[in-house]
Amino acid sequence: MKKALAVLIALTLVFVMAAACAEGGGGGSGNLTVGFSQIGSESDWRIGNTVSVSNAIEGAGWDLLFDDANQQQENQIAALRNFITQGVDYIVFGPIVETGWDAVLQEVKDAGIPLIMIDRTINMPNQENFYVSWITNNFEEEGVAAAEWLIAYLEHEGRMGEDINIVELQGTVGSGPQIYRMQGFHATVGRHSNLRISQTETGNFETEEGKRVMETFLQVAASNGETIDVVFAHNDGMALGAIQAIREAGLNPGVDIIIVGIDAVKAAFEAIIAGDMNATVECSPLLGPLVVEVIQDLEAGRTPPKTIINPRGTFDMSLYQVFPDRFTSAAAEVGNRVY
Ligand code: GYE
Repeated sequence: MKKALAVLIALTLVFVMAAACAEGGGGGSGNLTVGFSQIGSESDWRIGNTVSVSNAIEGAGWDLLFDDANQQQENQIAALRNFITQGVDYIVFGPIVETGWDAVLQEVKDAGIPLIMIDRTINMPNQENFYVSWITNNFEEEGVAAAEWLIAYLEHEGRMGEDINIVELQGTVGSGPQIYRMQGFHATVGRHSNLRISQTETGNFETEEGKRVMETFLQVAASNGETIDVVFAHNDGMALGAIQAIREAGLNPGVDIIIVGIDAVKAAFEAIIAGDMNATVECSPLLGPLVVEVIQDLEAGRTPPKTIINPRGTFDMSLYQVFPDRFTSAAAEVGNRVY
């Protein structure tokens, strides 16, 4: 319901702005036009990000051309080409996967349109030459933080002497957050011989897919005579899907199976407070005001920072009492969440 409302607000904004563009001739009034190529609407994080960036651009009084690529790289490439044809002043771009952008980013560069990267990483030769600024979160540190929370929790529960089976729900394969959250998490749990990643599979950052993959994990574990002690999900949406699958299998999520996610969306806070989930690591989607600052810098002839990385925290309802300098209460933060 809340998600539907957020989508509605985002879409209304897009229509209002499309109408404004049509009337004003897309910036013919001397106003700036910003093209925003968004990945899709696969998660609460993504919807929060769309609303943040769209609102900030509109709030600055600029025209917005918004494109939702529906999780398809070819749609994003087409959107960038369309922005070039439309002659936008700036492009804001969150790339679905890391590779495959060389040709189109060269075209953006040749067109002389400043590119502001948000959220996910790209991986191509001399990539710094293709964007003016990159506003993001540190995905590898998020994976490390999720593992560190887990290790602290198991120690606190007196379980580090046990063999622990961890199943991993990965994000969209080839995306920056999938690659680096996995690396950070694996490297950190890999230092402890009792911690084993018993199954790993992508759930594409979606709740329904997370649920389906978790059902398979549970079936495979049962047929191997194995337990599942922990779910590590690359985002909260998939963790919430896993919770449903665990409950439908007759187990108690958050108690029989420890569940750790990433994003720190409101629904995860609610699940943690209800005891169905155990922790979430913050990754803020609220990048819109930073995008506006970068464009304002460029308009004023200043050089914006090349890289802007958001700070993060880890939230739970248990360890924050033991380690108040490392973890934060989910109950203290839930009221502040807008996504
Ligand atoms: O964690 C996930 C979303 O790219 C950081 O994408 C983002 C990720 C986020 O779908 O929920």
